Amino acid sequence: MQKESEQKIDLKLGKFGSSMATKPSIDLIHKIMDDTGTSSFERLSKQDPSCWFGEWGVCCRICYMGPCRITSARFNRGASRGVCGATADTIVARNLLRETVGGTASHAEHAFEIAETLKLVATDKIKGYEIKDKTKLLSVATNLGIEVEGKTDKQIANEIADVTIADFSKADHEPMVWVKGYAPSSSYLHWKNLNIIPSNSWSFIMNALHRTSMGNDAEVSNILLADLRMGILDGYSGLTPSTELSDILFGTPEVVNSTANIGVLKEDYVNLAIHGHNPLVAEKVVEWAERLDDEAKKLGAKGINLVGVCCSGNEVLMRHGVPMAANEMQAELAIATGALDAMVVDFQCIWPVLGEVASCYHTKLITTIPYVKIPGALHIEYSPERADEVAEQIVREALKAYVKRDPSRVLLSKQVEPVVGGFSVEAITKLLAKVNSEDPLKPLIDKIVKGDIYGVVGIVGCPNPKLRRELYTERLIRELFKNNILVLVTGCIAHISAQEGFMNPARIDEFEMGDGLRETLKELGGVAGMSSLPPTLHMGSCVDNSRIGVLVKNISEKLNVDVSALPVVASAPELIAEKAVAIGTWALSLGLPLHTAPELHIEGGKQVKEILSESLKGLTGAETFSEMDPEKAAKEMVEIIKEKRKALGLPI
Ligand code: NFS
Ligand code: SF4
Repeated sequence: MQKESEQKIDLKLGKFGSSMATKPSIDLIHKIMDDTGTSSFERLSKQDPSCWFGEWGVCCRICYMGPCRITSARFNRGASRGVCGATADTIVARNLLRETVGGTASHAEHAFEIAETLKLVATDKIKGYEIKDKTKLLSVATNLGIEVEGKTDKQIANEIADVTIADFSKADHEPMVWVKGYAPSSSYLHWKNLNIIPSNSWSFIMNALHRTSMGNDAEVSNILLADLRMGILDGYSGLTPSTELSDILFGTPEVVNSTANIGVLKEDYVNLAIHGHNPLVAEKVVEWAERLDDEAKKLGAKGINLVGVCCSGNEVLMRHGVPMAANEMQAELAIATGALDAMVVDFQCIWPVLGEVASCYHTKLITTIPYVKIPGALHIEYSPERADEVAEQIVREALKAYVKRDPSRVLLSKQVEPVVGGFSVEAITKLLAKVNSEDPLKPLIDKIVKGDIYGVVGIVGCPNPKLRRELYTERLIRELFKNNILVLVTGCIAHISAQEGFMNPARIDEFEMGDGLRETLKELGGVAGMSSLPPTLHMGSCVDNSRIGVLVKNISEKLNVDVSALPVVASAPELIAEKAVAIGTWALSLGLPLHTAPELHIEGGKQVKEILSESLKGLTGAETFSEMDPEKAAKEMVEIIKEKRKALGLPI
């Protein structure tokens, strides 16, 4: 919690906490304001007062008779419908589906690009990539029902690529192969009953935009069913193939040591940051940074220091132990250190302001994707065929920029936080197999049954400047620790968690924590040859939420209980992106309770809220709730878990 003195740091910036995580950021926020005149908090303050119509989801601007705003949703007077007669609920539901589509389309394109690359590798059309993980190749093939006997790796990879690519556009009305192969059986059954199993992703993405355009679907429950289906698509057209195919091409993560915090940038090295999402570019940059390390030495640097930002950062941390420099919101601060020589980006969560910020320093911002260009950035266009050439050029740009660095403008923190990450399902299973090789999940399930682990919360998503000042995520996680909740993290939450020390096993005794959880983490860590497991388990990037999905599937099917019966909750504190909405919707489709902060844009739709928080329980077993106070949110999660434990007959 905040200390008196630190609350006074800068009233314009609000009240910051005194945590390790925010301290270097505070200095850099002052610096970025001095150097560039802007920062996320400054820009947020200029949005005040925020528009409640938007927040409540009751602004419709899908046609030119509008924009229409439903004032009566809040004040019981004024407009109660749009010009076309659409009610608040119809507008809210349509807006929600459109948000979900935005996220699903992002994840689906991410997966599609990797599938296309796998196809090129399998058919020997490109040289830059290879099949790195044969075990994963076989397990994906098996899950997708592909016969592997007597086939070469490339033949299997080719069929996996074909099935994946076909899942985007096939017109046979049969369930998507990835949905059949990866959905938990209980969830699949619910979807079948609701008739929402998608047969491909492109037509349903098209349909969602169509049905929510002016003068189409006005029935709230019908729109929300389409929303649930969009969540399924996010899971099995986006997240899961993204993770699984990346594992085939780049390896499945294993437990790995690294460091976090802005302090991972080093004064005497060429600093190159990887920011974005798709490991296709990032992996090649990792390779070329190693290859050109001597070139850096020729320039007087000690070498090339590669660091990760956002989800690309998570991807390369998980697979290579690349240090985690910054979450999405801190990307501009990494540039403001004056020590970052280049930042290469691909897609998603790349703030347009980065071009402007980079131009105030010597930092070279490099865009790589034809549909993501940013004013002020150098564009080096990536394609799988040119992967090596592009990666080499990127690293050389960093070398060129390094010599222009102005030491008088550098502000670097020495704070570096050790982290342990890399907890793929395979890594977790391998670890648990040391306790029980026959039945690796049993030790974990036993701990849950006994109550040493009271429940599991997957905390996913983003750093929202609206909630960063009060350290929402850190406080939520601390409260969960106290209640013996095992916390799984992904995405930018993993950066927040790492910076706070929640991924450092050595600090486990510093945090207030239930005895059961602490002992379990120490015991299992001991088995793995560590002093303890880290307080939170880092399962990867946002698409790697699929790893949590696989874990949940494995446990629910092993126990033969509905996903919604498990003492598991999904939470997106500090939600920002449409992608986070899509992931949350997938969690709902699976049957998991979903907490968000801020609230989804549904406050203005009474019926929408009622369906998502109540009626859904009878459909997939899921429910949504929003709570802006992190301690109260944690309590609510514990209550939900308690009810689930009760229903399962577990000690409460
Ligand atoms: Ni997820 Fe990863 Fe971060 Fe949020 Fe953006 S980087 S995909 S959306 S901001 S966690
Ligand atoms: Fe207004 Fe209806 Fe047009 Fe939306 S679709 S802007 S509610 S007239």
